[in-house]
Amino acid sequence: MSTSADTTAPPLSPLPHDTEGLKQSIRDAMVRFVGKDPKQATQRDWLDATSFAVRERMIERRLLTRRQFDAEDVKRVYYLSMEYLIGRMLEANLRNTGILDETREALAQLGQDYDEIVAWEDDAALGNGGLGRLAACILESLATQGYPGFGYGIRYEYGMFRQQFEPYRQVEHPDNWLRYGNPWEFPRAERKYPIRFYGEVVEHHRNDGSVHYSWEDGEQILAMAYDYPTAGYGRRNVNNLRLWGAKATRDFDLRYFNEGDYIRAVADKSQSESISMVLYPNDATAIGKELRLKQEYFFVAASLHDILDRHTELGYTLDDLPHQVAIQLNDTHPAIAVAELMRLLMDRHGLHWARAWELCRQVFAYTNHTLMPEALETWPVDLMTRVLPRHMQIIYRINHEFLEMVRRRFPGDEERLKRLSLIDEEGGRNVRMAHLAVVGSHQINGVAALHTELLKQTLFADFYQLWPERFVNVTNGVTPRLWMIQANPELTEFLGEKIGHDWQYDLERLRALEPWVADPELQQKFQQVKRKNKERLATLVRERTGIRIRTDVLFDVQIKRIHEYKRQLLKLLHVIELYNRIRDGENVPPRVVIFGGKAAPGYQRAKDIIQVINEVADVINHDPQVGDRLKCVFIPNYEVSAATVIIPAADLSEQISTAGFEASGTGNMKLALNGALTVGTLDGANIEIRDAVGEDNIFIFGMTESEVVAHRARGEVPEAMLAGRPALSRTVEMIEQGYFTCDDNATHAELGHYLRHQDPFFVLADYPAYREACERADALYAQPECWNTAALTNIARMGYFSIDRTVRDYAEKIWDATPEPVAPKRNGG
Ligand code: H53
Repeated sequence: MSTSADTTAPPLSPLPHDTEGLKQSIRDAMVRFVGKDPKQATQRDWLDATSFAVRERMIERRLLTRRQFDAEDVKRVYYLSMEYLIGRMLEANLRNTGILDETREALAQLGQDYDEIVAWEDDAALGNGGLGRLAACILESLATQGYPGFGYGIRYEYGMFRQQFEPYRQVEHPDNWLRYGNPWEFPRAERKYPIRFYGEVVEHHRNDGSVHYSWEDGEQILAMAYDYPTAGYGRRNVNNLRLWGAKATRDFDLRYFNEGDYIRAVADKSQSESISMVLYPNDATAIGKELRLKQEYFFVAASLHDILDRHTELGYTLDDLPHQVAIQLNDTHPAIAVAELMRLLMDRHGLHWARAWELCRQVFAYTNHTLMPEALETWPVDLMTRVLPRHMQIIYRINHEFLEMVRRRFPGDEERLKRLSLIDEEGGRNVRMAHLAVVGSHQINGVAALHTELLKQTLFADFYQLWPERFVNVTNGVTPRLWMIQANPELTEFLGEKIGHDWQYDLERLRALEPWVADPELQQKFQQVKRKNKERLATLVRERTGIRIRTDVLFDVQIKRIHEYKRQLLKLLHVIELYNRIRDGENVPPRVVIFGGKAAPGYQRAKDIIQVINEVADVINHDPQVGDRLKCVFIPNYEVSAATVIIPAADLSEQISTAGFEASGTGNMKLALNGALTVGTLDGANIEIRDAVGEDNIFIFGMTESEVVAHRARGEVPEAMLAGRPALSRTVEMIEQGYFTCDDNATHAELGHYLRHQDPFFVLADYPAYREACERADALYAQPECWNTAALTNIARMGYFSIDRTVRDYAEKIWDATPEPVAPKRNGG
């Protein structure tokens, strides 16, 4: 199917992609868009002018992509996510558009240093951690592989907070990333949808006896579209990420203006615009705040309205929906989409229940990212009834029909009905959003093999029994474009010299490296690359913390959100033990331990952990007896742009969560791809990484998931683990006695007490195995040939963890979507 607009669209005159043409565009942009004479321009002005020059070239391809999709009857994939952790955009866009070298040269000819210019850009940090970064990787891969895939999310005015230590404890500062405007976004004033909250449902009885419902009154807020073009690497496809910003409706303002209350009108305006004001800084925990529910509904309602409008504008009917549209729900956050699509199909388009439900189920699929109960959203029925009354009605009806079906299959099994119900009746009545997502989707996936198995056996066991065919696994992946080509240019060049560049599109081709992993010359080059990357990281560490680190020792890295289950404390206990051994005169192999990560602002335990790590680090780093044999650094404000410097420099990758708690992990993949060896538990994707790289090339330790379950069942006091372990006991005593603090004994004492008496994630139980694994790592590091062979083998065998494989898995197992590469233009460009 094609629209008439395609044939009448004027051809675009292609912009030049060579150095001279780019230089001209940058200079022009400086005058026309930035409004400055190049002589007066600051580095930020050059950043903006360069961004405008790139975006011109991207939007040209965006329009071509769109025209082709419109003309070709393609199935579109829509990715609904509350989070996109994108990072800096200029370098990524230059690289994917294929004009990075030319732009670097153009800037040089204009007297500007490319590296200094790109560093002025703020990270687009519209996400917390793994889930948000995965969403960004998926969008990049959709474009790179030519899939018609589009992201929808929220244009938060304040992204992830900036973290500072004052002096040891985390303090949050707002991330006002849009304060200087944003050259990458296209505001679409014409794409505005009114979004309703509160109000009431009115019943209309028709002559034929049928009942029709409408949702009326309440408050309306406008969702306005802001488009961010997303370029594919080595292809002309440019897709779109549409983020919604909240705007007050004009009617709403007028009410107060007419009453003469100017101040109230303006205040109310900013009140309604607060919906898209700030990202909730909680990773894998639900907070149950009304504003959060409103954020979720706001972006879901706008996105579905937009999707249906596009569908009908293209001339399709509602019956065509399952053939033309796939909608992926990224975690439970957008699960209200199931009820909203039902509402639109019935109340707006007049479909009857059964047909609407059939279409819904064919369109939606749901990705679960966690088993942790505190991360699974539930909303009090009262709140839902007040904020979204029509949706609450629809959810009741979905639940009714669903439970009727269960009753027929399992007569008399009341317990099963309670477990499956969309409404949790215990401790107040709450809507289980994960259940809504499962019931409303044709496919449900976990994000690593173990995680999917656990979903089937535990969290969704009853659903799995009903519909085993709906559950599939899609193991996460990472984009090699950001995490190798951009983050590690030296390693990229080194690989290019040895095995060519095909791996950039097909990461499995890294296997071609395997015959050479033990080659001394290659190893020497690899070591040189690592060393250079360590120097780059040492500079970042010095700039951010003032600490000087040497670059000829093992770099031991744990970078991720701070969470009890991720067990930063396990690493800390090891650091303290190393410190004691050095002070006892033992000859301990030197190392630099690097931490990075943010804690949710209200998560006191995580903030305590940060504080204590910083205090321990301060003591160690200033102890003359230790010197540079051990350094411990907590890099403040860990973010995507910092990750691109830290990851290529790592030797050892800490993936030490309590087995059964990390759904997948993706940092584990980025680090191994860059030649770090993993010390890890059999959790999440670590298991698949071990299977890929081989047992000899990874340091696995600790309780397995079923051993954790059995250990918990035994109910031993954690303190019992200290018996017969003098070194560990000494470490715990030092913490609880405040050895590392001058003024906050209470926090240290509390943390010591927590380890002895609570230790919910079994840090003490796993410690002996962990220390032993670290010693295995030290022993291997002492034999550089063996270490380098293992590191290079890791790189060679990481192909499976490309996000391109992940996206193909989704396309084949879930979306039934095919790539639609944009044909090269006849006149090049
Ligand atoms: O999602 C990552 C996983 C990781 C998991 C993470 C995640 C969030 O970042 C936020 C919410 C949530 O439910 C899960 O913790 O294991 O790798 C991407 O799948």
